[in-house]
Amino acid sequence: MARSLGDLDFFGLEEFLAPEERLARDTVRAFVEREVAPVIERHFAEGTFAMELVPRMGELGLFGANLTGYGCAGMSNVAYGLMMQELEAGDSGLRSFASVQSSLAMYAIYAFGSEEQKRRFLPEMAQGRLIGCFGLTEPDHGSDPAGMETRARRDGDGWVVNGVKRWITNGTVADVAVLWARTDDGLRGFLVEKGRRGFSTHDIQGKFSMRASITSELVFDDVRVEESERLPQAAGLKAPLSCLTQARYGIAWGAIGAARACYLCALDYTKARRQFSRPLAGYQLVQAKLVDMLTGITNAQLIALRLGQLKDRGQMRPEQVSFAKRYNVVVALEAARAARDLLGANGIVNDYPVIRHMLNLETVNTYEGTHNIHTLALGRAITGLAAFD
Ligand code: TGC
Ligand code: FAD
Repeated sequence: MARSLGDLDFFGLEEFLAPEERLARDTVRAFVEREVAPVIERHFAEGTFAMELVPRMGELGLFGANLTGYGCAGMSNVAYGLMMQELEAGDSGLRSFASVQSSLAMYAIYAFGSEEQKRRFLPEMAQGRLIGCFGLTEPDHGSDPAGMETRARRDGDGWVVNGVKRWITNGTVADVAVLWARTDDGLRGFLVEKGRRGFSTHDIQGKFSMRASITSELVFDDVRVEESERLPQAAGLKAPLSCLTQARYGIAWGAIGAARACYLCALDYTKARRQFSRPLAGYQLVQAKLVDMLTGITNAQLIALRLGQLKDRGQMRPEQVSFAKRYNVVVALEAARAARDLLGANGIVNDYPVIRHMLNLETVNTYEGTHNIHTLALGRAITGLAAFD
């Protein structure tokens, strides 16, 4: 039943990729096939993150791949997107790790950090020797981070932080948390390192989605943070939202990988399995589902590639990212649900990757701006009228 994870390019998009972009994609694809596929079902079943893969991802230049300098690979945004696509063909949790490390934690330091902070953290993070997390969401403030209650108050030449961040990917394994907090001067970003007095973390249990990813709560109880640990260029909500734009870009690509894995699995399965007089794939109702999956995935590929081209030219707009994240994740979720259906009873067991992708994609639909939030972001972009509140 095994088949290469890459066999899906209905409109010949390959020709638009530079040789180094193909190489980046193929390298990560081989890594996923050889090193992720054999272990991922066990990690998902046991609810553990494959920490052993982090140094390998560092070696492959995955972390901060589209950032330049400070030990980062300086690849194109298209190359970075293709890498996220291949990782998520393995598991959304692995792509989540890379998204948080690269597009949220490293990007925050890259875009808003001091020279000293960049030199200290980025090379180590690019290698996967230091892990970052990104604390924006709180128990009572998810879609509306502007309402956050975590507070940093001035204390002499430093700060004291109090508050709780919840649903934080990599929280308990992170060496450094990018923390967003309210101050008397508006929202600010801080780098809080593991082990700081008053800073504690614990994992959220009972997840049915993203089981091969760590999701945590961060508690700040009178945590002392130095002024040198504040991100000097970050002021206001625009700073964390800019980081989200980077991560959402990666998700728009990543979702294609999960969708493609489900589609190829369903295609192989329905060609092999016979019911009544012929293979399932020979029935019109089954073909309709496969064709809908192919159509959605191909649309998603076109959107992602164009978005990447715009980003490489410095022309990408946040509402285009909302469009791509919203649409591509729906395509992936629908493809996963259709594949699960087409596999019948086999669609609910981990002999096949489909149910795992389907469950993961429920999270992908929710985090980094829910489907509704991106609908409203697009609604605002086309009407000029905000309907969030
Ligand atoms: P709003 O007035 O719209 O904006 C405030 C300022 O920010 C600017 N801005 C953006 N900049 C860059 N990228 C974007 N996407 C931006 N959206 C807005 C905006 O221009 C403005 O700038 P300025 O100069 O005028 O101050 O703010 P709002 O409070 O009305 O909020 C808008 C809304 C609802 C869209 C925003 O709050 C939002 O996106 N909410 C969703 C929250 C969210 O996505 N959280 C994600 C948490 S991290 C996560 O989930 C990680 S998952 C792990 C993984 O990736 O694998
Ligand atoms: P809510 O905001 O309460 O939304 C619940 C429902 O109401 C949704 O359907 C939403 O679309 C809808 N809704 C909300 N407001 C409106 C409105 N105005 N109009 C119409 N509908 C609306 N956050 C981080 O900061 N860092 C992380 O690393 C991180 N990792 C995560 C990992 C996982 C596995 C998960 C599940 C979440 C993670 N998050 C992280 C949090 C994530 O970003 C939030 O869950 C997300 O932003 C939604 O917030 P919420 O869960 O509070 O839902």
